Amino acid sequence: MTPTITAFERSPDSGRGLARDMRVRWALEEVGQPYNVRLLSFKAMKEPAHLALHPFGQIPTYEEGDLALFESGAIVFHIADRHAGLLPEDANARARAITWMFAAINTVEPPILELQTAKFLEGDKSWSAERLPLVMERIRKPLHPLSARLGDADWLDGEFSAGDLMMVAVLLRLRPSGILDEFPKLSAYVVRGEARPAYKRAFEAQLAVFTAASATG
Ligand code: GTB
Repeated sequence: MTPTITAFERSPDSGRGLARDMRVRWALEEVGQPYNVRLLSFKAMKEPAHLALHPFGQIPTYEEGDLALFESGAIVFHIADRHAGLLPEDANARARAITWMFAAINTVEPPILELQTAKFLEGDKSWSAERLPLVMERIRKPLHPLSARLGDADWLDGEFSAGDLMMVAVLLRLRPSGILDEFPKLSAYVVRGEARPAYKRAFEAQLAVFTAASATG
């Protein structure tokens, strides 16, 4: 059964692949699973039909038969669990790959989200200029050990896994801040992720949505 995911009808990131449908598209492309996309306006996301799928009224969601999921981490895990290619067969290696998924969304991503809040929602506050360096430092804190752990390896634990997919997707969000450039090993890691054919297909697909929306005004 072909799953259906949801995405922004008009992404505020102008098709740069920073919205969270991108990681779900990437996972589906990695495992070779075709998918449908239902595009939503901000208004439609808060209407009952979508709230029945996603209690917080956000994208992405994932529907497959009578299964409906939300939360990009849970969706990527579900895809990786049901298809070969994103989680190792060996039980311990599989557990470690899942650990990296959690590290990405539970340790590395939260301060990155704080930066977006600090810049875009609190940028006009009198205390914003003082807060920003603190947030930037919180972002750097897990990146030092992450970079040391990756070292000169291509991926975090052997073969590319769902752990790398989530970590690269999270780190990508840092690029506009310039912080990623301070960590050459992590920068190269992100570039390796972006070079994967599955990433490129996913990126093109989400960009096509933005391009089509721009063309129709
Ligand atoms: N924890 C959830 C998950 O991982 O799925 C978070 C989902 C989420 O934040 N969804 C956002 C959303 O639906 C889109 S991705 N927002 C609408 C709302 O809350 O009303 C976040 C996002 C938005 C915009 C950019 N950007 O412009 O660069 C990047 C990321």
